[in-house]
Amino acid sequence: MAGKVEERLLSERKEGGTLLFMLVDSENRPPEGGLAGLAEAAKAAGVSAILVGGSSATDQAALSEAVSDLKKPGLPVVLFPGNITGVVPEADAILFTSLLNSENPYYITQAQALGAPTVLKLGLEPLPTGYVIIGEGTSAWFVGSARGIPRDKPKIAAAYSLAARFLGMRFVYLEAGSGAPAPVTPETVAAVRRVYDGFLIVGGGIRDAQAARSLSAAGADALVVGTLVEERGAGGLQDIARALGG
Ligand code: 1GP
Repeated sequence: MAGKVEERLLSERKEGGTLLFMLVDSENRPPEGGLAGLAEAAKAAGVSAILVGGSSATDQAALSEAVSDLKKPGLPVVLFPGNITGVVPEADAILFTSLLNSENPYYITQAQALGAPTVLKLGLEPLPTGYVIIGEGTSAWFVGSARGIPRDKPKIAAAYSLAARFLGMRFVYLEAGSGAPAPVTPETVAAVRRVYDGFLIVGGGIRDAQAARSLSAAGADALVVGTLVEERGAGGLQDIARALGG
């Protein structure tokens, strides 16, 4: 059953364009003005939710502190864990992901089984998510032992997303990997959109309004931007948010 955060995202999406999510890596040095300031600026730019995590984040104290600061302006803060260490009580929800194209069962079901009791105990809203990694060479690909789907094989990404739908996953996250040289192709997003009717998140390597516009036109429900914010602060989000109609 959908919880508060899920309902909020679905209703915002219904109202208009593709949503924009900001990704923050809790282990990076906070920007000038702190994370609360960054969240405030992101909200003003039109961001709908903040994801916190990363494939190598292990410091839970830093994660708790980051989430508390990011929550201050009132945007939903959603954990995006790379492992069981990515679960802390301060967040509003968690992308409860299964890395569907991992070669290591740990990232498909085992970490989930280890982490689930904590998610329940802390009362975090789980957003059931099929996580699909496209391409190779990024941290998420390496750490998650993913068999990256070739960038030019949209049908394979669509098959994984259809499987996610049949497995009851209400979210799919197509991931090119943080700092990827190029985002997932619009052809891949369009192929997934044709078979997947849940909430479709696309991230990795999105750096400009033109890329955002084409992924939105292809059917993405939300785009995730991280590296650009690390480089340019929340200002980097404005052009993209404008392109999405936010
Ligand atoms: C990574 O999809 C996110 O998990 C964001 O990627 O850092 O390339 O924006 P970037």
